[in-house]
Amino acid sequence: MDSAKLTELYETAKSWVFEAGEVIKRSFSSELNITYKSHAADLVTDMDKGIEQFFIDKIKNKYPDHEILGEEGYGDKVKNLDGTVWIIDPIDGTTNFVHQQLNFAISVGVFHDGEEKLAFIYDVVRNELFHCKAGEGLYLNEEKLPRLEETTLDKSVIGLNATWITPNPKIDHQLLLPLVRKSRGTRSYGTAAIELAYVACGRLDAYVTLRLSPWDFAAGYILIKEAGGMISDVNGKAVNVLDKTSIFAAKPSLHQEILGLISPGTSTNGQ
Ligand code: 2AM
Ligand code: CA
Repeated sequence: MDSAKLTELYETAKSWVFEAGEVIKRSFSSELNITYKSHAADLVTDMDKGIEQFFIDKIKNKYPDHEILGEEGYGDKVKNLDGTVWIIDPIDGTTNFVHQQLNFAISVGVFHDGEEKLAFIYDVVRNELFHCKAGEGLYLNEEKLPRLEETTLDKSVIGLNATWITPNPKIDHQLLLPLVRKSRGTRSYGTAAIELAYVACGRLDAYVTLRLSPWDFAAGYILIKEAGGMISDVNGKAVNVLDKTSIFAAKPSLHQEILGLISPGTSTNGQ
């Protein structure tokens, strides 16, 4: 894809993200239709479905050869990153959307022939759009952000959900306790997309989670790389953006420091 085409795609995708944000904002005044997916904590609303369909209609109309992987399953069965592939979470943090009308985001990552190209994580309520075109730096709205600086665990704030430090099927919960004990503090926002955007912009120094799907992390993955951060699975291995995986994102030397503490014996139990 040449540079002019990519710029056009960037501007078009950005305008759709803002448009989708307006649809979500308007929905606050009407009642939500909430249903469960697999269990009572796994919520989905008409807005998740409507926003995903909004993107699919726009993309398929303007770019019929592009493929789309979306959380709600209205897109394509994407098998690889050949051609142009959009990975979309219409609302990341659905539980927050339902309970708080805050702390959720639209997450859109675009790949072309296997390469990271564009990313948008839009915190609709705070009006914060974290975005990038690969190679041109990370932006928060109109402001270009500096590349990430190094830090150490004792000076860090870490994104970590309490799920992973209580007995759970994904990891020996004792392994992550040093992050609680040795950092300045931990935070949990309930939205992987925003937590990854916060690592990319330096509001968090690292983020660890054991269970994400491609739409939860694809855009964040692109933003973190663009910001000069490290992103891998919890064992330090490269992630495949089309697979469910654990995710560990951090400033580079902190990534090394934390891996040294947590990786021996890390088990993801294949789940
Ligand atoms: P969602 O709100 O789009 O479903 C919450 O800790 C974060 O993890 C959110 O980003 C949420 O995404 C994601 N998440 C929650 N349960 C999940 C599951 N079973 N598999 C994958 N991602 C999940
Ligand atoms: Ca979602």
